[in-house]
Amino acid sequence: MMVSYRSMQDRARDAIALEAQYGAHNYRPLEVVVERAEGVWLWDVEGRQYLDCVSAYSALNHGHAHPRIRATLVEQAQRLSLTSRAMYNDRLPIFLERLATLTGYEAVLPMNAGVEAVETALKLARRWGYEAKGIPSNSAEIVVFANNFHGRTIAAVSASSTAQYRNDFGPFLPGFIFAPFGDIEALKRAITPLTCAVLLEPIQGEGGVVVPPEGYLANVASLCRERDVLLLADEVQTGLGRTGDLFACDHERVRPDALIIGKALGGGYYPVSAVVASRALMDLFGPGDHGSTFGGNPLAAAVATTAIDVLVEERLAERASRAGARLIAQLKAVPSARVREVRGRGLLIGIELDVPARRLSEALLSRGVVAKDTHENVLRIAPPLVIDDETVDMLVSRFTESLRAVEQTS
Ligand code: IF1
Repeated sequence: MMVSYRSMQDRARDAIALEAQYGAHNYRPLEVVVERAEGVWLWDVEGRQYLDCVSAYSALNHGHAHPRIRATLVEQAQRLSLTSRAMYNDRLPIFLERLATLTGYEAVLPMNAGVEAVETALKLARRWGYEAKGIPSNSAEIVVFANNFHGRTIAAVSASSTAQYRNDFGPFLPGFIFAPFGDIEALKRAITPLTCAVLLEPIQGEGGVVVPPEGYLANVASLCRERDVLLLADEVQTGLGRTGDLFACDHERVRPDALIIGKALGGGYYPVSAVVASRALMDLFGPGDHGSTFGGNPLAAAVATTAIDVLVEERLAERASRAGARLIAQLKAVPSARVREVRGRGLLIGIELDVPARRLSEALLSRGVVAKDTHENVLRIAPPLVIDDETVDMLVSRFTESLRAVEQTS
């Protein structure tokens, strides 16, 4: 049977139509159909090349198809992929030690998605509240911050202040107290004798790359110590080098009671997340208290171990710090009446505009750069941490061209 030749454009259109026909419509992706990627580059089905400034929302810190991580994935997949935790496997212990050593904590609980690690930390905090702090049963409170993003489960959206993430998903989990992010006095008022923990992102990612005032994280940490409250840091997006330090909390030398890690822990190949904490805190979970079918599986453990080794050996946090400083300085130097602020740290950058950021995102796409808008008027720029100086400079020139195009139509 003659196979009719489908043009590249038809392939893209077919893919989009097929997804629309059978997929849930819970996203509105940019109009690009990617078929290959390497390092900081993407190629669509029509052979066009793009610079990836989404990085799967910071799950691709190592860049696409990192050869060492890919080799580990293939090698381990040929040997052992899954056992469940009903038995031991030879890869998990190595990963647990690697992550504990990297972070300087005594104990690691491995999960898969970032939100599962968030849920794990919430359960651990409540358990601590009852069994260590003596909060009356079923009355523990956790302070969370307006404009946060911790995931899409019912607990995570119960902790969210964003209407779209909450609409018609109630009834919500009780016990979340909201405070404005960055305001230490408001936090003092939000903490009560029933508070077991404060949960924060050191920099609010989805909230529009909101960097708190200098010293705020350190003040939160000392307030938590003073009031006998756990500090839970959600570093799913800011962790593993993204903001120019190993973790964003390191910028103020803050050591949370529990660190929530995800995304890039899987090296761009596999969902791997974890909570790290002290042995005393983690041992509030006994056998059977918590778990997950795929949590800590040998394939995830092997991939994440190599991802950590690459992060350290290729000094990705340092590279993000240098490349980020270069990029932020150049972006700030682009004069435009449309830009309200350029903010961020390392390679987690937000550009606040006075027009919908989707327009700039589409102008960038037509110039070979994929970047996503967040919260209406903020464009997030977050390339893999392996981006080099020449590519940073090319990004700035394409950003400038795109901004001029948006200015002409607004
Ligand atoms: C989507 C947002 C980013 C996170 C933080 C936990 C999680 C995330 C700080 C949950 C996940 C992802 C989710 C993804 C898009 C992306 C996102 F736009 F949704 F908010 F990055 F900003 N804590 N963020 O950023 O981790 O369960 O997804 O592995 O839901 O569309 P997850």
